Amino acid sequence: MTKHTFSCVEGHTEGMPVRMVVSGGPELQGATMNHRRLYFVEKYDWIRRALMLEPRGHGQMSGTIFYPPLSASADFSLLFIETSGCLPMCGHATIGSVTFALESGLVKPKTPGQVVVDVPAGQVTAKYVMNGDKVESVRFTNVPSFLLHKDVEIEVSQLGKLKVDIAYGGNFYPIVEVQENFSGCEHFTPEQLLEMGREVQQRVNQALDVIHPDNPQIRGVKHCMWTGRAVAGDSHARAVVIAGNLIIDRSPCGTGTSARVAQRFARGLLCEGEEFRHESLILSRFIGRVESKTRLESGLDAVYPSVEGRAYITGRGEHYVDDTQPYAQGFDLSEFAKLSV
Ligand code: PYC
Repeated sequence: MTKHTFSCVEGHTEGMPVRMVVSGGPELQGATMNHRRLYFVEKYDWIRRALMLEPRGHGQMSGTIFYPPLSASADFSLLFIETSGCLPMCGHATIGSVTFALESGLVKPKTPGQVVVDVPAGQVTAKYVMNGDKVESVRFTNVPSFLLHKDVEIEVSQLGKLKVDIAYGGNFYPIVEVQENFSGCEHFTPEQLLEMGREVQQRVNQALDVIHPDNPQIRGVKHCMWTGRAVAGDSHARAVVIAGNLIIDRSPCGTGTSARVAQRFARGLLCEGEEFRHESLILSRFIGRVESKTRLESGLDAVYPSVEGRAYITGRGEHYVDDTQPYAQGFDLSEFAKLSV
């Protein structure tokens, strides 16, 4: 019998779950967090499945494994584990993990007021504000983000022809703005957005080979952003992000907000330093900004976006994975055949 124990801090960022593994994670090999991510996927994907999927997790679970810093300038490293796989970057999980690490005393920042985190997509710096022993907000500056393709035409069964922009903010997002065949996310149920979001991912991947211009290991679309009119008078827009097959992001999505900030800047709809208050399905909010302009090695114009939000610890837990138990390594309902035809 093999029994593994994982100690976790549990919580959420603007409503989206974050389960941060603080002990029990495997030792990883590789010179960068991206190499380590690939190593983890090859050897240890069962840990992601066991901790994210049912019966220990659920369709909306999302998390990280906390590691010591990899580079000399970093305070710690993160590996992202999601129901959809191991993402290069996850914004809400970064805000959550920075908050949890500081509030749990797991990190002593080299520079008070900021932490530097090695992640598979590169390195991100997060500034934080404390109120007593609580972290009030975290604002991380993301990896270079950019608009890659404009007005890509696809056809989605329930809607017809759509034009989408494909932008990168640590993950690739087809962004569906309000248009003739799409009246806004507020006119659809979350389940409809999930189903149509899966189809958008498929259609975009059929239409284009979406590849990061500087890093061909980052390729393909696994997300979709539906946009709409904000409910709060002081928010600028609303967004519902679908990640993989299962996730309907409860937060406005950190990498999605970064992608939208880059898209809006490239389209002349947002200025450097201006706030973009992005509202989620459940009306929580991230503030996105263009911190500075940059250029990719391949020559494409990009920006460094920042995303600001709040996270909360809701508990601590130990999860056991005992190989002799049924479903020890988790299950996803969609992997089973349809029960009724
Ligand atoms: O916040 O970047 C994010 C994210 C990715 C998938 C779900 N949330």
